[in-house]
Amino acid sequence: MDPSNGVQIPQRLVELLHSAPSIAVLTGAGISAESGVPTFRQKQIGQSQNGLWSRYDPEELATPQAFRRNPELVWRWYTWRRELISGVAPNAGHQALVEMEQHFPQFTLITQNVDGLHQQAGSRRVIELHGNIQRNKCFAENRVVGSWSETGEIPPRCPVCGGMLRPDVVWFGEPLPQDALESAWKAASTCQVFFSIGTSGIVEPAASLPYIALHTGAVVVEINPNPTPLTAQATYVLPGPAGSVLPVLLAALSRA
Ligand code: BJW
Repeated sequence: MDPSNGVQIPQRLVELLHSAPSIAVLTGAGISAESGVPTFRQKQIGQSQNGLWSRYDPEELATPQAFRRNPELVWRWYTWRRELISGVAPNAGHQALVEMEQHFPQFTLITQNVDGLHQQAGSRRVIELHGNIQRNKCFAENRVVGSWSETGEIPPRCPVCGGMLRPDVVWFGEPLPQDALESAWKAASTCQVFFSIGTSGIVEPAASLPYIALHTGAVVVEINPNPTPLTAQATYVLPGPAGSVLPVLLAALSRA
């Protein structure tokens, strides 16, 4: 059997990675797809996987407007997603990134995912651009809330001000956490190699990060089974699922 699963890693890229002190990686929903977490924009094969929620468009639920209109619906959607995430495990793609972290003096992992699977795999420093689904905060006062009394009300109430609780994630129209965005910007503008993995690359400001890297002279590598707006401009495109491509890339790095 071919251990590379047909994935070809250009030798020039391997050589470059050996001499690159600083690497930045941006991940999106695609890296968690092989763990069983549905991506945001792709219709899943066998919609029954999403059951009740397949008729809702995630882009329309992940907004403050949707929450104001129907807080119970949005809270229940996040409860379903939290439960789904609690039942899955990191995959070979997440694990390869943990090992890649050891290879480079500077390695910055930036994720748009809210599922915490990079941390669960063992990645030490993860910049979460869009928050984390396991945390909650007060919708009225933005305070992170760890516990509350269960009264049966959905969504539950903030123990301090009585406002509604919501997940601590970034919805459309909301600003990203300033420190996370600044760190991501810095990593993109100072790295030698930038990886864009499993993201459709259409949600700003994260979508701009590979272009910042290109602009400052970095090599940009895209890993995705499908083309994206970045594909034509990426220096290298490694087409395929992250869970297959990343372990082969890691093996090529370790061999040389
Ligand atoms: C695989 C695979 C496998 C499958 N292996 N790959 C400039 C221009 C136009 C619009 C804007 C702009 N600037 C801002 C905006 C507005 C908006 C925006 O970008 N809209 C666009 C949709 C047009 N941006 C915002 O509103 C952001 N806020 C902001 O800019 O605020 C400014 C502000 C400043 C000051 C005050 C107030 C405001 C916020 C964006 C927040 C995004 N939030 C979400 C939800 C998070 C919570 C939750 O999960 O519920 O984040 S939306 C959703 O999209 C989620 C994701 O992180 C994000 C990106 O999606 P991702 O990860 O790329 O997933 P998919 O599904 O799109 O793609 C999956 C990919 O995987 C595909 O390519 C597959 O092929 C691939 N794949 N299997 C590898 N095995």
